[in-house]
Order: sequence, then structure tokens, then C-alpha cells
Amino acid sequence: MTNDFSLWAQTIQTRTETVLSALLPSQEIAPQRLHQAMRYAVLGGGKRVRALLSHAAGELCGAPVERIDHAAAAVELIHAYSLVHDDLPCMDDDDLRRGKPSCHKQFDEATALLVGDALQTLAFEVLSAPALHPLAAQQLGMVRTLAQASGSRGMAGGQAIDLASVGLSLTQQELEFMHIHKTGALIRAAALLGAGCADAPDAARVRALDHYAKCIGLAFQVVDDILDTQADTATLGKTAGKDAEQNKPTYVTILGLERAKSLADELLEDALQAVRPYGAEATRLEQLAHFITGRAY
Ligand code: GRG
Repeated sequence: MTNDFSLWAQTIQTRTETVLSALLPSQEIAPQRLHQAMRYAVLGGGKRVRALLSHAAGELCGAPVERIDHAAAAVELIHAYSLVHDDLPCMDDDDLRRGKPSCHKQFDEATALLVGDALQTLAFEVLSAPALHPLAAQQLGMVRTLAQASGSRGMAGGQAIDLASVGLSLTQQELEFMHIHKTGALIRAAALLGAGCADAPDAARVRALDHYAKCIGLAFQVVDDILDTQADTATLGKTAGKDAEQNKPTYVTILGLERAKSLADELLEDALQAVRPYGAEATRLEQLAHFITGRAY
């Protein structure tokens, strides 16, 4: 199963890299430095978890793979923008991302700011391309889904709560609220966009996917908090121990390591249960859930 999943994941990761490379402006085109920095921030790194999720969700709904490629690329562009901005000195202030200098270190802060801006707008350009979907109303719904997941009631809002939480002792409920927005909203959108690529996605399947993605999005963050305390910088490709250094509330500080691990297991089980009715059709989703919760970086 693992080998079969690895092969599938590698295929999707390669497809995603190829599509993103084609969508990003060439660094030969002016403004060269901005385009070079955009390509630096997006290409050649990352697990592409969100793209894998769009593909697994799209498969469950019978969506054509070429459409999913583009929806997945749009989500990865938003994700890459969020990482570039998150690393800026005015936010998390991190020098390392995906095992290399973060964008503002490799280039400069103003360029990194513009990279984030341009990646965000490119994501919507890609998702709204007329060739992406034959049903304009459905496509418009997908654009809205990504906008809501990225904005103040989604990822950007979660980031605002995160920044305001430094040094505070949050309850588990407050921490969950932050992560549902900061990380969970985009992960949920990745699944919904994959499903939306089908001509007429079955409503029950979309509901199951939505619940699966909510659970797996939260599990992703719980595991991220655990890894921040357990893994080293070389393995993570980003600075380990950052949460404690910045005095940030995490699942590990609130629950302790063992209960945080149990919570990740519970969320994994909830996610698996949501797609169990679809049997073998949901194999990729099951494997992906195990990959997300069992990852080492
Ligand atoms: C700046 C608007 C704005 C938002 C930033 C997602 C986010 C919000 C910041 C990232 C900070 C962070 C490290 C969050 C923990 C979870 C997370 C999103 C980790 C990075 O995602 P991965 O592991 O990264 O999927 P790769 O590199 O594999 O794509």
C-alpha cells in the first residue's frame, strides 16, 4: 500500500511541479527579479499535500485530472504566498523555508511582499481561466471558495489570531478556532476545489469530503505542533522549536505530548470514518490521511 501510495504521490507531485512551472511567468520576462523570486518560492520544494488532497478528492467525484491539476496549482500558489509572508520579519521572522533561505533572505523584504501579492493574484487568474471548467457558475463557486478560505474569515484571519496569541494561554477551543482558520480553511478548500472540478459532484460525497478535510486539516496542525518539538531543523526544512521560542500556544503546550498524539489519532479516525462508505474509491484519501498524520516533516 505504501509503495503504491508513494508512486501515486510522486506522480501528482511531478504533475503539480510541471503545471506550476508552466503557469509561473518565466524569469526572462520583466520584471525578472520578481519572477525569479516567485519561481524560487513555489518550485522545487514542499510536500504538495494540498495538491494531493485536491486530486484524491477530485478522483472520488470523477473529475477530469487536467482540471484538478489547475485547481490544485491555484491552492498551492496561495499556500506558497502564505509561507513567504509568514516568514517575513513582521510575522514569524524565519530565515529557513523548505530547506533553503526564505524568500526575503534570498531576495529582499520588498520583493518577498510582492511575491506573496503576485502569487495570490496568479492563483485566482488560474482558477478563473475560462478553459478550466465548462460550467461557469460552478467555477465561480470555486473562485469564491478559495477567496473565502484565504481571506479574513479563513487563512489571513487565522494568521491575525495567531499573531495576537503570542504569550497568551489559550484554551484548546480557542487554539482550535485559530487553526481551523489559519491552516484548516485552505486544506478544506483544496478538497472542495478538487470535487468542484467534476461536472456534477455528488452532494453526499462533497459533504463527506468536507468533513474529512476538516478533521485532516486539524490533524495536520496537531502533528505540526508535535513535530516542532520533536524533529530537528534539517528534517523539517524550517526552524525547529520555533513555537516555544516565540512563546506560542500549541497543542503540545496545552495538552502535553501524549494527549496531543492521541488527539491526532482521534482526528485521523474521524477523517477515515467520513469516507469509509466509499470503500475502495476512497483509498487515496485514506492513504493521504495516514501520510499527513504519520509524516516526519
Ligand atoms: C501570511 C496570510 C498569511 C498566512 C500565513 C499557513 C500560514 C498562514 C502560515 C504558515 C505557518 C506555519 C508553519 C503553519 C503551520 C502549518 C503549516 C501551514 C505548515 C506548512 O505547510 P506544509 O507542511 O508546507 O504543507 P510545505 O512546504 O510542505 O508545502
